[in-house]
Parts: sequence; C-alpha cells; structure tokens
Amino acid sequence: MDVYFCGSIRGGRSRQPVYAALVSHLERGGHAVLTAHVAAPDVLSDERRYPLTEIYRRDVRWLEVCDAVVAEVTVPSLGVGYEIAYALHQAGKPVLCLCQAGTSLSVMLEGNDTPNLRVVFYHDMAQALAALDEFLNAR
Ligand code: 6K6
Repeated sequence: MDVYFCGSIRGGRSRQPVYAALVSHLERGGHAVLTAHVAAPDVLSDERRYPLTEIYRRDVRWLEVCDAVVAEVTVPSLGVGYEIAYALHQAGKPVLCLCQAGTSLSVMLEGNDTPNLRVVFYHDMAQALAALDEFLNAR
C-alpha cells in the first residue's frame, strides 16, 4: 500500500525515533511510505531548500493518492491535525492515529467517532506495531 505517514515537524521533534521505527516497520512490510522524510532526523535542514507552497501542495497531492494515513500524534502538531482532517473529510482516506498511553490527546481526536478514523493508545513499540499491522491488514 501507499502510506502517508504524519508526524510532528515544527510542532517538536522529540518523537523522531518513534517515527523512524514506524516508517522502517512499514517499509519492511513492503509498503511505500510517501512521506518517509518526516521520520528523518534532519528533515528541517533537508527540506528547507524547497518553497513552502511546493511542500504543502506535494503533501496534499500525496494525501489524495495514498491508500491509508498513519499519524503518530503524541506530540501535538497543527500540521498533523490538518493532515488528519484533510485525509478524513476531503480525501476520504482511512486514518490510524497512534498515541503514547498517558498522553493528554486532543478531544478532537480522542472523542472523534468519524467511521474512517481509529485512535490507538500504545504502551510500547510492540503494541504500536501490532496496531499498525492490524489497521493495514484490514484494508
Ligand atoms: C520547511 C521549512 C522548514 O522545514 C521545512 C520542511 N517542512 C516540511 N516538509 C515536509 N512535510 C512537512 C513539512 N512541514 C510540515 N509537513 C507536514 O506536516 C508533514 O507531512 C507532517 O506530517 C506535518 C508536520 O506539521 P508541523 O506543523 O508539525 O510542522
């Protein structure tokens, strides 16, 4: 599947190692991750050379063509929130949100009963990866 992976960039990079583990797992499973750069340690310096409008338009195009969206939402990010809403309500894509257990997640996600959305709180990486596999296997 073509997977659009979302993770915080300007919202804060403290979960970058988790993003990298999720993207590696997806790629090992044979999926194409359109936004693998989100998991790269140097995404900010790498992508700074592109015009911001180009980045926005490319990301929206990928949201339109992907098969599924996976968002790691532990670190709050306006961009990730925007992508989730766009994926659900403009592009009609299934969305999995993964959040570290114990995080005070926005009610706009935790209380969201949109049929195409699944929110999973995980205690460790094994749980996160199992939720990821279950979500993609159901597509
Ligand atoms: C440009 C200037 C400085 O850094 C950049 C590179 N920025 C981005 N490159 C690619 N995707 C981005 C960039 N900024 C945000 N996004 C998208 O929004 C990604 O797909 C992330 O899932 C999400 C992160 O949003 P913020 O609000 O945390 O940055």
